[in-house]
Amino acid sequence: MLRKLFHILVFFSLLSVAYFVVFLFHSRNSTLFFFTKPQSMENGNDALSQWIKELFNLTTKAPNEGQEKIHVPRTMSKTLGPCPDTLPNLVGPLYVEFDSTRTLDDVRKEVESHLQEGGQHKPPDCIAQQKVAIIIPFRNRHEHLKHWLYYLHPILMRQQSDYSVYVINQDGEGVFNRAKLMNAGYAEALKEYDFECFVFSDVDLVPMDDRNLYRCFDSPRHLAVAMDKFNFHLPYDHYFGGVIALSKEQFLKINGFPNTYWGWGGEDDDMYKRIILRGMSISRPDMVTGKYRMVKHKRDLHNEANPRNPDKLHQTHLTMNEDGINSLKYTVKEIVRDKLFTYINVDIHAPPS
Ligand code: UDH
Ligand code: MN
Repeated sequence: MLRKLFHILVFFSLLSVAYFVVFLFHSRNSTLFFFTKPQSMENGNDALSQWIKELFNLTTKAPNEGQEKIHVPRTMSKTLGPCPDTLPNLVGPLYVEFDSTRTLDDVRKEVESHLQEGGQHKPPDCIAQQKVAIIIPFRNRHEHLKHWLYYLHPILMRQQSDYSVYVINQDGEGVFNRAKLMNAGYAEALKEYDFECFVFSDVDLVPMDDRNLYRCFDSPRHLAVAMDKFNFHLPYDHYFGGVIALSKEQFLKINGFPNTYWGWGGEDDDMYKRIILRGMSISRPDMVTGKYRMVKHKRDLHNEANPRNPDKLHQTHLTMNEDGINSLKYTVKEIVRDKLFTYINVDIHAPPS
């Protein structure tokens, strides 16, 4: 009788060991416990045992550290490896169209589960190579913004950056100033997080290839090199408009954007001159990777081409030291954190239109 009882006991012990092993291997490949399998696991047994330790919280951690890791990905465990140079999820050329009507709710449904409040994302399974703030100058372009968010969030996620999207709205009906909004976006973003890289993008430009990386390079980067509106060519050699990326260091070296280009035109050429005058050059993707579609539009109200702007370009070498991020003055009127972006309404003291 005792012998029989002993056999039953052994049988159940074996059963629970087998159950444990099946559970372990199942959960290793499932996305239930982690968003995806940590990339650091690819490196062999050390990583595997580290992962098992994490799974059962066996590492010595402060009581709420493990919990924080899941709910606030920005402070995830330091045991993750760096994201690889060769990004595993890129697809290459993309089909982009603006005929479909998209609502913000449609877009939210697609991407919100991967986003933190304020339009933030970081790769769940590796440490991003760069912390990137995306700055969008804005006023009254809601249709364009929906297309931008619909396409860009998935692309940026595949590019494995630690990024946030800032929509910088010009308050009031005064003359528009794209460049000053960019400066305000830079300053506001840096109040929130130690971004290393700033991508400044028009709201109506969507890349047609996800290999066009929204991050910073050794030289200031011009991303929108082949726009449909210019027949997929550069309109002129020195063109530096549409979408650009500068590291914090590169941005400060040129004193940021000029604040004094009211109305349409000239500010992008001023940026180009600032870069050359500080001894830097422009880096660009090739003309296939750098293809873009722009939502078709007319010129906006209160953003007429300003005939005085082209003349200012002769003075860039004199003005760039006083007119820039070091002379920026504006007032924040409102900050709204949508799931898809951080909206900052700023009064940039615009002249009446
Ligand atoms: N922007 C706004 N609201 C405005 C004006 C500009 O959000 O009222 C922002 C927006 O991000 C836009 C960017 O500033 O993408 C640049 O402005 P733009 O798109 O008007 O510049 P672009 O060079 O347009 O594309 C030139 C005028 C097109 C007239 C074409 C007539 N055939
Ligand atoms: Mn445009």
